[in-house]
Amino acid sequence: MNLYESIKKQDKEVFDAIAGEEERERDGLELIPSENYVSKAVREAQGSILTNKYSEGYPGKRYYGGQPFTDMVENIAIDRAKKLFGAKFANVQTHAGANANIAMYMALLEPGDTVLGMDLSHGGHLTHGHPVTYITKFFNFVRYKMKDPDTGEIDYDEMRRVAQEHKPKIVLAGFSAYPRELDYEKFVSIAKEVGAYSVIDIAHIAGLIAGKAVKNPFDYGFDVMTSTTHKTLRGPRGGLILTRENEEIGKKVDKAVFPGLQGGPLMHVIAAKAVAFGEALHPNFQTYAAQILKNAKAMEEIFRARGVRMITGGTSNHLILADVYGSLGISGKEAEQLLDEVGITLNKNSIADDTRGPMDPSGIRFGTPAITTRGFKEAESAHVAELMLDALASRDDKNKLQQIRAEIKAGCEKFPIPDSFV
Ligand code: DSN
Repeated sequence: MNLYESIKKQDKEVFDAIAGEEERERDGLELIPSENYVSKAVREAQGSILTNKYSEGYPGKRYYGGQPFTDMVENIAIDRAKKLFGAKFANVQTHAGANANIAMYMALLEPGDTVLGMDLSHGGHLTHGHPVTYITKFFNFVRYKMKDPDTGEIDYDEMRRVAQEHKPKIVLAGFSAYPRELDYEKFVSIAKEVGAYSVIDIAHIAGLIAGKAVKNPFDYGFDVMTSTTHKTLRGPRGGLILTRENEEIGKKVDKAVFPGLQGGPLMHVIAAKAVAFGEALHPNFQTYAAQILKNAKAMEEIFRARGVRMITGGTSNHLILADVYGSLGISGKEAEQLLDEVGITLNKNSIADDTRGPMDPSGIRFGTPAITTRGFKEAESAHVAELMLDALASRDDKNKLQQIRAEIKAGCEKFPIPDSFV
């Protein structure tokens, strides 16, 4: 390893942690559906001297001098983001998806206003109004759910009824644990009926949208999209806010991000976002996005063939939520730990109307963005699914688990993490 020479020389403790993580990522399979491997170019941009600069404000309107290159890099990121998603406006400064959502609420709502979002136990996200978050002290959140967790169809009639009763100012689509595409026309029409903004959190599927493997919500009339940049989009950790056409909303978003919520933007991260957006504009990103879906389908088929219940019955995107407790009698936490031992990283996850607690729920959530970056196709993905289920069936068989671990390590050697995608 020669990437971290200076850290190695100067700070052995931190070097050891980084080297350990490098080895973990190299020798194991990453199935957490919100993670990915970025290119070396993205890492170089993120490790660049742009971290030295304070750039409060926006290109051409900063509060400090010395901005010719920060303006250049932020404008490149904005232009590429707009092009990728067909947006009229982009804010690339939010440090994370959570900040992007909070800034979006601040831009569009007054304290006390109501948001209609997906129930957290049915796939929604903490920042869509979980009671543990501070945003619930300022805004009121009401919910829609799936009609039937075994098909995944959203109960749009109930959603319309709740919207008419509570008159939300935002109808919020999007999720962090839902394996299907939403009916965007229904969301937008319900929002219009009650005079609400239609907003979608695309954090999980941003790369699938950019790669044209799934529908673009802007084509269906959504007003705003919020996102992270590090999941299927394969960029650095960070946030993004886009608007379809309304310049007024864009101005409100900019004010909400800075000075409303954040101080100095992370210009090194914005440079890395620009590089990642450039990669996503490359035609081969569409091949990548399409393969993510094919690989998830290949895993779905194995889980179905081996009788494991999947929430919504399967997947139409990059992730699967499997009821391992109901199907195999192993809890989500135990499954996560056992799979960790054989070199497969995923996360325990609550399933719809879970009777178990969030720290030891019934489900596991996994997906294909990272293994697809590694070059896995359908056959390898299906084999990973087989190995997962073999491991879960062999929890007391140390030899079998060791054999699976060795097989996974050999597969990782055959499919090294690439440095570049263009
Ligand atoms: N933590 C992210 C995920 O794993 O889906 C969402 O914030």
